[in-house]
Amino acid sequence: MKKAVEPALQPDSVEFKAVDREQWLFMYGQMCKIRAFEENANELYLSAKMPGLTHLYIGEEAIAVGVCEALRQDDYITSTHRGHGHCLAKGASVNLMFAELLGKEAGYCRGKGGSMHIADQDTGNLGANAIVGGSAGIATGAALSIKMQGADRVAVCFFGEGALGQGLLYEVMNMAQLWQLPIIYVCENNLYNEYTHYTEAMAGSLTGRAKAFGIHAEEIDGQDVRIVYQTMQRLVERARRGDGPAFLLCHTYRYHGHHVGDINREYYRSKEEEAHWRTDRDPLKLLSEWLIAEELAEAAMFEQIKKEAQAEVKAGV
Ligand SMILES: Cc1ncc(C[n+]2csc(CCOP(=O)(O)OP(=O)(O)O)c2C)c(N)n1
Repeated sequence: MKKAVEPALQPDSVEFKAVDREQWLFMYGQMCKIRAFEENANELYLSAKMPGLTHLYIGEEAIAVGVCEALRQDDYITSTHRGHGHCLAKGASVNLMFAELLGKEAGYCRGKGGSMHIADQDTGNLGANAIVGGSAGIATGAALSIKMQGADRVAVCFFGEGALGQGLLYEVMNMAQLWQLPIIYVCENNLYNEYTHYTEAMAGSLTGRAKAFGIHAEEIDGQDVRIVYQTMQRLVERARRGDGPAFLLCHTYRYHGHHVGDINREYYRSKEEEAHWRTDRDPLKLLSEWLIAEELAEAAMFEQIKKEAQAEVKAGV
């Protein structure tokens, strides 16, 4: 059994306090909304109400929220098979997402796409993608269109570390660096490609893959929304300035199985490992504990925010 990756970076409280407390509370609410959405999606699957299956994002919420909070509505994202969090963080409607998951005409793709194909052009979401690494070309093409139009938008390409095995990613990273495109490749390393620890499938350094093209690369704790948000702000700023692409490796963990049907996971990871991430590395807990310790919020506020998110999600279902 492989050891969990521990984050290398320590938060700098002084820098984080420069961000408005309301904005941190908003991000907490966004993470609650994603978690509640996923818990309800799981319930719909388990009660056989949802056609097909879905891949839950629970545990990884800080990445979608920290990244999208640093973007404007007219910036682009592309997403993955584990994409509900990205859609919601970019501003998608809970109602239309559930309609899509449940195969209804009212859904984002008229109920024909389901969980892995949600796109929402109004919020700059160019689409989830069931093909691992499949959106790298779409996101890089969007960045090329931004550059050709002389606009100051940016494109973000979300993908799991499993996509680092896809050749397309290297073709487009090469072009992005050559042409100095405004794109940020956000790699969510949740340790497993389906049921295989990533160290059993990947040689060498993960950030080294981007650095080989001369792409600016950083590696952060993806459980801490404060670090994700502030790092992304810097990377977005440099992309808007015309300083070219960046690669952001975020260390994270999915609490649930690869998909909703992956219930017995002990043959590939231990219960102790899962408990460690849930207890010590939970993104909602990390943010609320810090806000309480800094006397920026009280415990009761988080309960209230959680309840409001759960109510919005329940109404959507
Ligand atoms: C091109 C391609 N190969 C294989 C698959 C089957 N598959 C679906 S998800 C997955 C693992 C993805 O791992 P990662 O990219 O790290 O994302 P995670 O599921 O961990 O979020 C695989 C191999 C696929 N969908 N597309």
